[in-house]
Amino acid sequence: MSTEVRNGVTPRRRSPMAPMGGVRYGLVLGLVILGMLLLAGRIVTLHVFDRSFLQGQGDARTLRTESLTAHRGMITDRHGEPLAVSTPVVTLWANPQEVPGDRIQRLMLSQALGMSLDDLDARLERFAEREFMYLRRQLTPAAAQRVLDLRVPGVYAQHEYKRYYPAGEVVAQLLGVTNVDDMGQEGIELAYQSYLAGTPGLRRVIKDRRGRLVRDLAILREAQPGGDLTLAIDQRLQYMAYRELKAAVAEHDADGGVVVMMDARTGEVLAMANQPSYNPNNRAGLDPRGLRNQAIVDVFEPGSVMKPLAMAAIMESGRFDSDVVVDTSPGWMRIDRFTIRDIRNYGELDLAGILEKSSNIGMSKLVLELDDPLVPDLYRRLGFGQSTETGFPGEAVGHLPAPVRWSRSQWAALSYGYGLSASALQLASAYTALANGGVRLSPSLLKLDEPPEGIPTIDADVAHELLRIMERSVQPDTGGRRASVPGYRVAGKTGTVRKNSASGYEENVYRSLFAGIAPVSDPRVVTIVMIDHPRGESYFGGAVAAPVFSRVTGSALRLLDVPPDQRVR
Ligand code: 59J
Repeated sequence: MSTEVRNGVTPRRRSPMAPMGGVRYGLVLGLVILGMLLLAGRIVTLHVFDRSFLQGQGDARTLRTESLTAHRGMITDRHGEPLAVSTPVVTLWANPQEVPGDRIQRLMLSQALGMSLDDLDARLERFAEREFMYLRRQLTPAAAQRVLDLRVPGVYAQHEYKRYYPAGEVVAQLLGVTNVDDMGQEGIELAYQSYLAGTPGLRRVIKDRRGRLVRDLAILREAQPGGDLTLAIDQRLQYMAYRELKAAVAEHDADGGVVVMMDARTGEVLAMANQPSYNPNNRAGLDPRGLRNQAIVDVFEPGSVMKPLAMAAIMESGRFDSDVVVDTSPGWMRIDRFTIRDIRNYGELDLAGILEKSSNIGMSKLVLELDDPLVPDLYRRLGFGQSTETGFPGEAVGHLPAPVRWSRSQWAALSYGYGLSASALQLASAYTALANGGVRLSPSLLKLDEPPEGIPTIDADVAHELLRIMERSVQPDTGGRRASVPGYRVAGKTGTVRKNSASGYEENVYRSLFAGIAPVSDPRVVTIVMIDHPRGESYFGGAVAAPVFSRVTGSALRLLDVPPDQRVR
């Protein structure tokens, strides 16, 4: 073979022992040994020095730490009725590269998913280059199981929770919402996010190259479920307040409104209803105005519902006898370069008459007799211009001007409710001082275990006296008569406020208000009703807001089993 002629070339004869061949042999041998040494060295570095790094890298491709979703705490009303609950749901996803093209399987899959075969095909086609796509998000576990039972390759389940609000639009603004990742975005859901959310757990799993679960290894940390939250709200009162508010806003073709009801003994917020509203369980096409919890985050000029509070300061001053009479004629009055007026000439009025007729002139004349800024001082102690400290996101503080360099007209305007702004919740809290023997209660959105201390604000005798005076404002022959509640004694105040815009006070745009307390003999609830811009024939507080107050307060007292303190007329 060695002598065979290939391509006309005679192979050179080689001798293994030739001197030149010996050098080459040594060279090759040396290279081989060097190569082996290098390999050995590499093996040593890989096995000894880089071992942990490489093992970690390998594990990272198969061993994974996954988070376990923690169950979000429930929000309930004061009696444990669920207002926000997290229900288990299953999100189905697919790896489009693993889903077989088989027509029968695709058809069955599409039917179980509730979509057309064409849609399914189109989606799988669109994501064909990816390894992940959602099939259906947040299905009930039973519906998801029907899909999984088909055992179509490439279809996977992901376990999650979905927030559900059983009361829907009725308390939507107070509760707020969570996003698709279950994080609080607004309202109570946001304010108590970390408490409600709990802490996700961790588990160790082995997954294959495509992310499929191979083995569940261990739970490294159990998920810590979030805590439950008990609100002060009484769902029965809330439903009723919401229903009456919604009806009144519709009847008067108004822009919106709020109802706030507080427990007169504890400051707990028993009802807080808003219009407009929205359904938190179906947020498609919602009106963003519906998201606002106006009762806490919006302020307005309160107008005449401030008069009883200013009257408390006037009575406390000791400057006037209880039988003082003020001449309000001719129904208008100049203060500096301003003219203030009453809707009519009411002539001589006593203190109860000033409140009953809602005389701006009567209030002004009294307050201009005071030397010290007693009215704004009391307003401040009643919480105006200060946070209510509910912790509610975006809580409004309102504006109460500091008592420096005031004009007499500004001084007077404050006494009948202009030149300051307040939220409905601030008004309700201020009125608890009248209801509670002069001790003001801070509002609480959460149910309280024991009644709070309260803040002594108004002289107890003055508070009691005022309550009786305010009772006269809802008698049959008054503007506030529609606020009366059969069977119960009621004290309250109407308000009709011209809305203020950039160009000054509007001629024909109003807010209608009623603020009241019942039953007078032993107050249990304080209720504020505000209707924003009623467009109908009537716009007075006594015509628009007072009837809402009457129905809401009457139903509340009956639901709370409060014994009637008045014979039915
Ligand atoms: C009013 C105001 C605006 C601001 C006036 C309401 C003032 C004022 C400047 C005219 C309607 C109207 C600081 S009235 O709430 O007096 O509730 O049943 O908006 O007076 O000086 O056409 N309320 N309302 N005033 N401004 N500035 C009365 C009263 C009130 C009633 C009725 C009729 C106003 C009895 C209001 C009610 O008590």
